[in-house]
Amino acid sequence: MKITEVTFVKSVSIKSEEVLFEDTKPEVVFVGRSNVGKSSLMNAIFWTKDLVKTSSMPGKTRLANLFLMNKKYYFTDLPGYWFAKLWQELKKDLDGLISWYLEEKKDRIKCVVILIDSKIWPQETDLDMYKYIHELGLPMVFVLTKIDRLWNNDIKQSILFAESKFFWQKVFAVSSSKNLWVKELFKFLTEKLTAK
Ligand SMILES: Nc1nc2c(ncn2[C@@H]2O[C@H](COP(=O)(O)OP(=O)(O)O)[C@@H](O)[C@H]2O)c(=O)[nH]1
Ligand SMILES: [Mg+2]
Repeated sequence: MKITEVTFVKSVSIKSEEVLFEDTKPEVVFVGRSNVGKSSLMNAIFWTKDLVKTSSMPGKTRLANLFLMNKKYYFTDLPGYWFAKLWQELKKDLDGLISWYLEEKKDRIKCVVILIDSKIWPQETDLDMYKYIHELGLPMVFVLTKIDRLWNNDIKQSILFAESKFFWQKVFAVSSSKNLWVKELFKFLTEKLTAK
């Protein structure tokens, strides 16, 4: 799919529910620990430098930021999570935004992209995220980020290890700064978005 247009639509907090029920466009959402490279990956996908603001904007970090691609598909940047105890955090975090968002939009979300820093994993939170998304019954894909910092052999090992750890879900390994495997990930996501 060719990207003809990407626009920032809005930031959603738990108090702005109306937006969720009106719009039925297919959507992919991005989740991951803070600093994992979420915004950078979305910018790399969209071929922009700073459409998706990177972590220097603390005000945006507790919001879900929605981007609309080709007027048809949402790509949503969910807030980063910090703590080791993701499970508890999802159940009772400050505003419950992540779990609220995923649960409210369950039937429109075509894929949850779970980002993992290729150098600082595996962590309990990653597996908790798997369990949570699995319980919701949503399709997911794992993305190991910043692989420009790894050796080639380590990349293959990491992918294999991640696949075995996450019950043979699809795993990508990407670098946003070097633009490695970003296109392939995008293709995978558009297939999810357009599937019947
Ligand atoms: N080496 C490298 N650094 C990256 C890559 N992607 C992001 N970063 C860096 O990681 C930090 C966090 O990135 P950001 O996209 O803001 O993470 P977010 O908090 O998950 O949205 C920034 O300093 C980025 O420059 C990558 O592919 N390779
Ligand atoms: Mg970010």
